[in-house]
Amino acid sequence: MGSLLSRVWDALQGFYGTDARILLLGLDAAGKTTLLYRLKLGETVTTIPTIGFNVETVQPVNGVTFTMWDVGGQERIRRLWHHYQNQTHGLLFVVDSADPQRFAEARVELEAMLEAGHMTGVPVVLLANKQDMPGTKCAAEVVEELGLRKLRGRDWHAQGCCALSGEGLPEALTKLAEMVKQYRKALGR
Ligand SMILES: Nc1nc2c(ncn2[C@@H]2O[C@H](COP(=O)(O)OP(=O)(O)O)[C@@H](O)[C@H]2O)c(=O)[nH]1
Ligand SMILES: [Mg+2]
Repeated sequence: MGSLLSRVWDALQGFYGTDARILLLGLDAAGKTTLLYRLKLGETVTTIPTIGFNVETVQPVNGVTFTMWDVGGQERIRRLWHHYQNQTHGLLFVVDSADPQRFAEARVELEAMLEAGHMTGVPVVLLANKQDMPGTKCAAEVVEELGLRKLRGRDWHAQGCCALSGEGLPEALTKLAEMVKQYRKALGR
């Protein structure tokens, strides 16, 4: 997999010149930090505006910023999301495909995120992570469990991946870049 980094790099070039702001979200332990680390997306900047709401941002190449936090279980911090939802151009939602017991919780969090006014029409790429684990669910199964087929008024795409090896990530980023461009074209900005 020596070419993985270069394939990731190529995929990220798809964002060139767009100044895209991407939210990278998922329950704790879904694999978000592993994913960023594996891709060597650059220095992680952590800001802590409020206790219990750790926000990390990385800018791997000019033209795209990833903002990340753990979602789940804390109603009171949802009020803090709007600042980041404002002017978001794409959502990468990471799921631990080997932990079906938490699919319902992940679904609730995804739905809560997409309900926000600022998120209208924002495209979603679902990463069905941990495809290397025994007994893991495939991307199509995770799509069913998270109710993605019920989404209306936005583009979505699902990709199986393994954050540990990086498999599936170039494909997901390429697709996300395409969808973000489409979305912004439709908005006229
Ligand atoms: N087997 C396997 N383990 C993974 C994968 N991605 C993440 N993990 C493990 O899952 C745990 C949680 O990952 P982490 O990146 O901290 O999740 P976060 O809370 O979403 O940032 C860690 O022990 C990782 O090593 C994967 O694709 N396959
Ligand atoms: Mg983390």
